[in-house]
Amino acid sequence: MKRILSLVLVLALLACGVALAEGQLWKGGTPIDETPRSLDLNGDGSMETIYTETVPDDFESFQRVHVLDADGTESVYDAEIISDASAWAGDLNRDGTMEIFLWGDIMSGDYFTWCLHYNGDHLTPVLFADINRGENGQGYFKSGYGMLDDVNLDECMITLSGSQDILGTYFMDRTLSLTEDGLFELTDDGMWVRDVSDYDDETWEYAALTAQVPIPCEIDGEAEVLNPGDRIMITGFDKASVVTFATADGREGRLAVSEDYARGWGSLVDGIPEEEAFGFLPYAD
Ligand SMILES: [Ca+2]
Ligand SMILES: [Ca+2]
Repeated sequence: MKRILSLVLVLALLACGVALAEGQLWKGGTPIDETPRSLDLNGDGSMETIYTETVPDDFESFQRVHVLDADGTESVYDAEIISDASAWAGDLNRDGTMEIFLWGDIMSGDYFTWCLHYNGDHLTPVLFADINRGENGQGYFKSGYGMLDDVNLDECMITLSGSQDILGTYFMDRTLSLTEDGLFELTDDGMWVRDVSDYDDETWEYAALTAQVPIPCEIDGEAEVLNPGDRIMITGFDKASVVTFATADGREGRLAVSEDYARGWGSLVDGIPEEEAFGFLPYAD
């Protein structure tokens, strides 16, 4: 079982790696790394030099963004990313000032994304509406939960992809827009979602959940029951009580979950612990 879990983790990490590699290709912007690059970050016609650095510390390491102005005056910003760091700069909202994105794993597969503005003097973080774990709508933070997974310059939107603690850990997405108020606000309907439409048989084989007992649910809008042996793939979570899923034959469903307060972790499905409801939960954290 442990070997299978490790395989799932490796495959998940590989999937992330592919996403990051593709992310470097977002057009209209520039990948940022440890190689110094010249960009006019603040739109004043004068070029700055920008690069990132992995700085060792007592714990692990963190990421530092360096910006040098034309006179060589340096500004830095530190983010608590300990591994798998990436950065990219582009003018998301077409106002002549670049948004400098920095993202990576701060611990155990928890990815966060920062967005920085350079004003010619210092780097400041753009605030994100709260999409962190736990209750939604709790103010604004210097980073958003999840890795930067897509940039849409035409729509002024970004997609963050973060792992979710629901019926096994999967990376799911939310979309945000940079508003005229200079904040990243959520533009979706409140669900973390993941697109499984192009998952092949092999992916279904290792990543699907298998019902162990009859589980009441809704499929294509009708009251249904998942029978033992039925396989589903989680496609969304509202961070509270609703999970959406795809069936192996392409139908869409939803089922109710609740927190397992008695144990202090995990979820109850139809009143029973999730691992009794579904076989093979690919937990990573
Ligand atoms: Ca400049
Ligand atoms: Ca901008």
